[in-house]
Amino acid sequence: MKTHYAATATSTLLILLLNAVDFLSTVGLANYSSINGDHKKYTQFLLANGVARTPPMGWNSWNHFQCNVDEGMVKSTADALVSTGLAALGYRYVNIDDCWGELERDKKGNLRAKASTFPSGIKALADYVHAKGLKLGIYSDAGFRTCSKKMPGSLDYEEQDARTFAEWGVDYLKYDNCYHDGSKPHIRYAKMSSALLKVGRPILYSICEWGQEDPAKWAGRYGNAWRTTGDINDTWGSITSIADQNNIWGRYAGPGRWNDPDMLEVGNGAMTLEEYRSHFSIWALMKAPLLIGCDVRAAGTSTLRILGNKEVIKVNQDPLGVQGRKIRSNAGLEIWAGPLAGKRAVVVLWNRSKSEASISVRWKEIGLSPNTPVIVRDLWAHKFVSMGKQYGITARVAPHACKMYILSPPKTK
Ligand SMILES: *[C@@H]1O[C@H](CO)[C@@H](O)[C@H](O)[C@H]1NC(C)=O
Ligand SMILES: *[C@@H]1O[C@H](CO)[C@@H](O)[C@H](O)[C@H]1NC(C)=O
Ligand SMILES: CC(=O)N[C@H]1CO[C@H](CO)[C@@H](O)[C@@H]1O
Repeated sequence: MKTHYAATATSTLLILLLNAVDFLSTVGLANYSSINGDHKKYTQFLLANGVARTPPMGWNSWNHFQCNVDEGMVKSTADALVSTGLAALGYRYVNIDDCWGELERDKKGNLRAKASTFPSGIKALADYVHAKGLKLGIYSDAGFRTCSKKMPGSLDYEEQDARTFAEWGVDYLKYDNCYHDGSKPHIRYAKMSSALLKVGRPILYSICEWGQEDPAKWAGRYGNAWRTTGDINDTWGSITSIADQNNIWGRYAGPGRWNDPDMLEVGNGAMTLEEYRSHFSIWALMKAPLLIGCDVRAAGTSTLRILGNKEVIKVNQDPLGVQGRKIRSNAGLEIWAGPLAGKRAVVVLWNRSKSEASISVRWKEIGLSPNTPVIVRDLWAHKFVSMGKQYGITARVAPHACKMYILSPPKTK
């Protein structure tokens, strides 16, 4: 089963690489008519709201603050995104998660910001965030209560709530899956999707049904991203297990519709820097939404250096929009790779075991001809490590660490 899956993943990737990296002579697996056929099959699910052509980037309150959210904290986080330079790198969505509202709706059935923590209201907060060139995200639930139970969900109020969000100037909706009526998620998530399409404001729609009913197969029709797993937490076990679960759905991702392995834990303190670097590298390669989950106002230099790695961000935001995959795994040593625009490819060598190891990848394994010159750039060392003909690359990789490279064709004159 495992072997079979690895083989399938490899040949899928080979086909993608053959399509994208044709600077190299190919090994003869390409079948362009079937590539194009697949492409059409998945793009017909595209939600036509024009947003998330590349994976969304920003911040969300949940991983660090849970229910301890208030307007002062959200504003100072927006300030910090700008002052740290993260906003300029693309982290533009400032997303409030659960617990922003009053326990009950008002007499007209409208959702209300919680007066004790958001006294100025969400509209004022959106104005503040917009004035900084950022966007505001909010949270609701495809059920009767949100997961905290501290506020109403939007089930049966989809159109009213979508109008409220648009009036407030909201740009992003994360839509959770607690306390519903037992009906199928694709029914409940579709209702909010069509409500959002009616409000005359492009609102990025993030479907959070925890991967329960294989959302990759249907959610791209309704939303711009869909969670593929349960909640992430700040542990190595969580990161590795979520990476593997999200990997399965790679072929369903593309511009406007992304698999979501959940928000980042980088900077929350319970993992090592190497583990955070691996987490960030693999999330970027998988074209995951990059939503910072720490307290940006208190982020240290090493956290900012990971979240602010421009070269890794560019892999995530690559215009080709193809999700990279795991192509080989052996005793905790893994190779992940995927095609990028400009006839390039990204490769990650990841040591998931407990000690340092040598990991090698041969060009042949990722669909490149063994003898062709390839320029190899190390995205964490920020330097070129090889520029000639070689059969592949080998690196020493510390436990739980990774190496991340971009392979490019030599510059043509
Ligand atoms: C390519 O795929 C098409 C459609 O699946 C198939 O009919 C055709 O035989 C394939 N061609 C090759 C060369 O494999
Ligand atoms: C974190 O996630 C892992 C993997 O999903 C899970 O086994 C573990 O129970 C979670 N830990 C906490 C503290 O929630
Ligand atoms: C070997 C090693 O020392 N490092 C770990 C990283 O991955 C290798 C691959 O086998 C494992 O053996 C190690 O446990």
